[in-house]
Amino acid sequence: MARMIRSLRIGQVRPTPRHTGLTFAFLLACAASGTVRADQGLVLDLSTLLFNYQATNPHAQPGEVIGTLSINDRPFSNLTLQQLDLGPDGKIGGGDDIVLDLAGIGLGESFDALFAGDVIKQAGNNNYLISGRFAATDTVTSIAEPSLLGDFESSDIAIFEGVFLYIGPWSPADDNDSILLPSGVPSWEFHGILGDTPATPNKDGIRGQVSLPSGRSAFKDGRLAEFHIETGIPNLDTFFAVDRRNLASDVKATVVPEPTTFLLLLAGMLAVLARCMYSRRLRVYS
Ligand SMILES: [Ca+2]
Ligand SMILES: [Ca+2]
Repeated sequence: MARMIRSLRIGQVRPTPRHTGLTFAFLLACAASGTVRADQGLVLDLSTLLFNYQATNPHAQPGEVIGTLSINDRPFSNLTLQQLDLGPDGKIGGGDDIVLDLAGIGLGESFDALFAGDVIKQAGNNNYLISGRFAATDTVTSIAEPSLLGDFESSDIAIFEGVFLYIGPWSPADDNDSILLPSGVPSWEFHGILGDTPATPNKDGIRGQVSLPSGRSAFKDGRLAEFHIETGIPNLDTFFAVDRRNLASDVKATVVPEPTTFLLLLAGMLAVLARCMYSRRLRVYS
């Protein structure tokens, strides 16, 4: 992981008024390596979630589940969905992205989000795999039938400069044709809250809503990251040995049409998010 982090470079994206620090950090950390361009992408930004890890089997052997992860919204959580024009490069990042529309939800009582997964010990020290599923709703859908749903599996897990982080691919679950649900229709809408969303940009003309009139099923290619501050924990073996709870977990996810792929640039993300999280941790712990 350390070698990978050192080898990565920082991308750039054009900032907008609505970019939060961590969304900006995540976009900084994304660049595409695909050969086929996409026109649009979605960026989902959830902040101040509850991170709960239970060390169900702390003496796990390689291949065994050592513990379970559950991350969900709480009263002060908030959500922003951005619809991006990916620019001439057809990729998230690259300094040419333009925000077309936004949907904001300012309190956790108005949406639901859930990451549920297993942490599996791998051979060697500080080597783990996280396998799970993440679902997010808008103001009208439910966790049982969410607006976005995908499976996640990755061994890119780290504690870096006081930030616990995992990041990896997020792909359609079960027999779903897309991360964006429900299936069976060409369009997709995400309903935020008018008062929690700036007046512009507003591509579909409905403040607080993001709309895809067609092409929903093409959105199969996702990336997801979770991160939060963990101080004084030297390594992953220590982290996963006991139960952990954190009230300031952030989940960021991108979804773009297949077959564009992403190369996630962790170095830029870690550097920027560490500064962002440090600046706000006093007010988010409650
Ligand atoms: Ca771009
Ligand atoms: Ca809109």
